[in-house]
Amino acid sequence: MLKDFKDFSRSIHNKCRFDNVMEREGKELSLQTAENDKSKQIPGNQRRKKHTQMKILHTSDWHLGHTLYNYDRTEEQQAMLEQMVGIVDSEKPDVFLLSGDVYHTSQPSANAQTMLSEALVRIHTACPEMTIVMTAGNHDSPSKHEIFRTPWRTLNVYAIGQLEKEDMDNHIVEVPGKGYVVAVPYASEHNLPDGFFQQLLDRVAEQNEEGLPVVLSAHTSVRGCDFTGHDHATELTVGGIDAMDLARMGEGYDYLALGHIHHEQFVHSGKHNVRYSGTPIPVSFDENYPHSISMVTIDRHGDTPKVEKIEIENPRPLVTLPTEGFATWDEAKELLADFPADIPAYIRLNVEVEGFLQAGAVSEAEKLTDGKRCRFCFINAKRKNDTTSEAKTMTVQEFKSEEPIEIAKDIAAQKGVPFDDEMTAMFNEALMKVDEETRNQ
Ligand SMILES: [Mn+2]
Repeated sequence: MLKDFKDFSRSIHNKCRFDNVMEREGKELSLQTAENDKSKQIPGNQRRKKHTQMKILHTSDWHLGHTLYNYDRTEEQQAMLEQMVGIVDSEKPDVFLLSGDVYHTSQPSANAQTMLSEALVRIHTACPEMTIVMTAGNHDSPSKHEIFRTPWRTLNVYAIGQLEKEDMDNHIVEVPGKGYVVAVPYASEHNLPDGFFQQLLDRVAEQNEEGLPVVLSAHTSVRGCDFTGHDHATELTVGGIDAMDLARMGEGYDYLALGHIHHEQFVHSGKHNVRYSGTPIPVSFDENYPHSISMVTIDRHGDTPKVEKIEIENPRPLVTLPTEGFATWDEAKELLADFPADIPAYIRLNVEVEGFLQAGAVSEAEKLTDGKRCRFCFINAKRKNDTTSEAKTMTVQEFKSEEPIEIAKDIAAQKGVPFDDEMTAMFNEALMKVDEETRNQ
């Protein structure tokens, strides 16, 4: 386990692990590892590929500014950004694609905004000829996302936050001599004109005389994907967004780079070219799987992309005790007492209770972590023999970290009110108005 953050940062360049999704082309592309023979390293400019292939670093859902049970996560987010810079530096992609949810809230703090702008400068400097495309997700403010659009262009950054139905070319980014990125930010299905994606792809097809690779980026959930890590998700909606049929995304792209679902995965399309990159660091305790970015290489328009994952390490892992199932309160206390003092983790306790959790349980748990580097977050209490739900009493912290729409849905369910598509649309609209008003204050 990593001793401290500095050690961690130092270890990044040595410890990036690879998990090949498909066979990697040319081992010389590997990040330097301590074991690698230095003499075999190929300088950056020669590492660039043969012919016209386009190489895309696909990531999404950074959620900068996210706090976990009121704990500040700047250190982890900085460590993640540091790894992004390292990967760009070694891999020299043609495109850096961030498919939405740059920030966790539509009103990011000064700290979160500083973090992003400094990271963009460093990512750009690591590979100045690379095109950076960054779209807004449902967590971002579409208009704020574009505030620095003009100065960022000097760093080769395209910030696309709002849906431009009239000026569609705003969504098309040409990567000279390499290919095209069609970048669509999050938009509710009701705001998305029919055939919007196809119109964009058709426009690109007209321009693309050389048969260069075409990448489409969107922030939404699509039907048939795996929702692991998302509370309250159903086949039809995740985080209040209706799942879209893949057919609505049109035809003519070589790779569909998706954001919104936090678990990295290919979505079944029959072509192995539709993918969620997933979060680079976990946003919730349920995201208990490895996190990564996707490195995508496309040779020519019409070819199947080669995809490889590069893992991102979190210096402060999110740990649930027990690791599987639920423990009694006494067992949970023992697990917490035994948790190693030098591991800087976040801790959630899964506890099965008869009736109610005893008063003072939280402060008792907090006391057990005194003098340890871990941060106690909360007790996820489940009633014994309660098969109806995992309904839990929410603390103020939990309430604050929950999506408003999920709270509304829970209340609606308790009151027996159906929460259908129309209700979802109305709620999202009301939420946007509130957001707008708060923003204008
Ligand atoms: Mn997200």
